[in-house]
Amino acid sequence: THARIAFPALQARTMSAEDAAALIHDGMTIGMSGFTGSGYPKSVPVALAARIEAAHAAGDPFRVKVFTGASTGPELDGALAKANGIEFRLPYNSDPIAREQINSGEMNYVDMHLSQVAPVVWEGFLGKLDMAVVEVSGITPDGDLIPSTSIGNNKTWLDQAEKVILEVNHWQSHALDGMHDIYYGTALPPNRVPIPLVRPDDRIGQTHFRIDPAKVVAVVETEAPDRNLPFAKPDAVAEAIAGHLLEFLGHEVARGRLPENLLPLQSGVGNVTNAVLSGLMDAPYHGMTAFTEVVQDGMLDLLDAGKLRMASATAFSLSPEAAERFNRDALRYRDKLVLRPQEISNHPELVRRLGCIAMNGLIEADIYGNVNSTHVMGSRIQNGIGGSGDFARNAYLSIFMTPSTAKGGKISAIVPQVAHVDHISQDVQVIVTEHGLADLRGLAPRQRAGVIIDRCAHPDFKPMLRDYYARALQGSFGKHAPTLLNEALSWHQRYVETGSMR
Ligand code: 0RQ
Repeated sequence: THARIAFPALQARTMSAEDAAALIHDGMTIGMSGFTGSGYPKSVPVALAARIEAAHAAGDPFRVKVFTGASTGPELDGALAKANGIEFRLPYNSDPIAREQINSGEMNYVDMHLSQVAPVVWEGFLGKLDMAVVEVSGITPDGDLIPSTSIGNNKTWLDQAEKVILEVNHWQSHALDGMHDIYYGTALPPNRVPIPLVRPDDRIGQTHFRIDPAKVVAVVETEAPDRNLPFAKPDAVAEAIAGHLLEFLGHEVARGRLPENLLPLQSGVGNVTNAVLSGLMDAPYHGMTAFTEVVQDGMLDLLDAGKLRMASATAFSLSPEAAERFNRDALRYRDKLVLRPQEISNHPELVRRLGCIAMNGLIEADIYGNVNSTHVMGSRIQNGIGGSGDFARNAYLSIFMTPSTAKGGKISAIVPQVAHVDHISQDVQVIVTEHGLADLRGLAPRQRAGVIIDRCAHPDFKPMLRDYYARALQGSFGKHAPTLLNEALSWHQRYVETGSMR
């Protein structure tokens, strides 16, 4: 049935994924939908991967450049990477096969602030966009597009691409219609004006994408679920981290530095941030809001409990159970959730204006509070900076959380110097591990070092950090941020050589 495709001219373009993929050629730049495993195209990329494999088997070159919102699913990044079909990727990846290719040097990857992707494409800095492949949940009688479970950069892909392939996914809930807020008021310098959003629940745009139907070369119908990874139940470490953070927020409220319902929450993805959201279920805050990237399980729970009044995001990132619950009850959430383009959900102007509380994970932090979110041992990318930079620099409170060790205790997450910097010390106000919380606001580097080592480091690594710092105080070229240049990265080198920082 074409019930979801109510515009006759686009009904006439329905075809198989294979026929649609045949419209994609070697060397093309493609903007695809998808953000943290939701709303990505499920069938055209798989058909494209098969086409690429066949071309390679015949000895013909076939690779494409892929832009998305953020991470996608195995049917997109996984399938295309397995076919060795991606020559260039941005702005975020968490697929293991693609990660291997990026780290082996086979795939070029540009790790970008998520808010900057749409403007940079629009400005023309990344060349021409040949094709958009975008999942939607329906097409209206007027030929407008009802977005799916993520918005990401879709508005920009649909506007900028020469040609468009749509996937209409019947699995997505009808009740998504009305949940989106697509703002068409952004402009390029020198014509930019303030974005008229002053509260997280403001609606400043329209619920549907507009599209020039003449550009749509194919419409493919699918019925496939989003990626939806299960969450582990918070372990003792995640619960301890959440406990320290919640105690800190309570303290800030008591001191009058945060309102009783906190400020709009931004929360990264992962088990630790989910543990914080679970912890908020039992905390005394009501009428909270979220201005964030993704709606994860914990946020649905908080909405259900009436603790969270509303959430603004650009995508869902739900476990299979939560996705089912959402699909069943989507109507109930419609006035409590707003999905926006990622240039708006992550906009520095809005994050600063609203005064978000940013809570993100990290790979390692150093004793002065510089944070590495992306590169293991300084060179192996894990995922990417994602939205953490958009939020951390502009937040009212910028909090980073991590277990104090990684890889079974062989790696300390607190090191003399980070081997790669994503967030400079000025953008890092609070660091939390299972051992404690370091409030770094207003502290000079030497004061920061004391607090971070005392509160956050694992007991096994504390003596080593204290020893390094004491010798740095003696032997450093300058005493503002004492550093032993020939030793600062030696912990990483030891890990690379011996498999342990100890
Ligand atoms: O790898 O599974 O192979 O062992 O990194 O680490 O502890 O499971 O933590 O899932 O919260 O991820 C920073 C990667 C943390 C994430 C990062 C290894 C560790 C494991 C994952 P294995 P955990 P998390 C909004 C915000 C950037 C984007 C962002 C991230 C794997 O939070 O990608 O913030 N952040 N976006 O073993 C070596 C260390 C390590 C380490 C962790 N010090 N050395 N390996 N790992 N620390 C959302 C979006 O933007 C979409």
